[in-house]
Amino acid sequence: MTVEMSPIERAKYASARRAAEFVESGMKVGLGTGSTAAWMVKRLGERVREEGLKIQGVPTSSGTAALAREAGIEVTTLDEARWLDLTIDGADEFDSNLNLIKGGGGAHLQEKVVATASDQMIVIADAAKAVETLGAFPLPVEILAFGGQTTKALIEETLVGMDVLGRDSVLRMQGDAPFVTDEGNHILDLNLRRIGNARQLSLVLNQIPGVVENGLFLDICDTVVIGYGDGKTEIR
Ligand code: ABF
Repeated sequence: MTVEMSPIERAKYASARRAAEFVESGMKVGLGTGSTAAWMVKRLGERVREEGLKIQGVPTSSGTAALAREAGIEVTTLDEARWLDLTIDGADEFDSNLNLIKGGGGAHLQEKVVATASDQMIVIADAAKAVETLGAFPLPVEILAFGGQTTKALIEETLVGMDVLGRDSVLRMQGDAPFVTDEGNHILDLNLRRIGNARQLSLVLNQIPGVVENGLFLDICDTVVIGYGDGKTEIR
């Protein structure tokens, strides 16, 4: 299965399958979004079929919900589940404090709620996602679609006024139209390059009218399962 994979894909595959082994029967599990999380969902599906693993999965996006059903995992909602034992999800960056940038897949709003409503969060990622300081990956910020350009402009102007942002933000597009999240919102990607004070930035961002949620995950992740191109994994 891993023979024809690229080193990055092999790293994601290894990380995802190692993390899937932490799941036990009876658990309510948050299922992440992205290509690494997809491998984890597939592995859980195998365990359901081969070992009779009995879990309830709470997907973090519509895409993951479809994948989980296809894999034969019992899918429920966060409302039904009330609270989760474990969430396993990908990330775009993680630092030495296990703080993350997420949202490259456009699902960080639901992902953050699901991860926060869990006793434990495990992040699965290839080693290339490890950074000294967060920020090289553009920070996704979910913003209201309401108000369109006006809402986008007031958010950008506020950030420029606070010296948070040069003027380098991009409305995420899907084809010729703005990308639309599962919640019907848009995403503004902030090219900050280096985030000196993530906690302060996260608080500032979420106070701005029109901002729904940012992709900084601080003090949420408990463990990272890092995958390497040779198929080896490391747990931090
Ligand atoms: C999702 O996984 C997103 O939050 C994050 O951007 C993405 C990482 O994608 P991949 O695993 O494909 O690199 O949870």
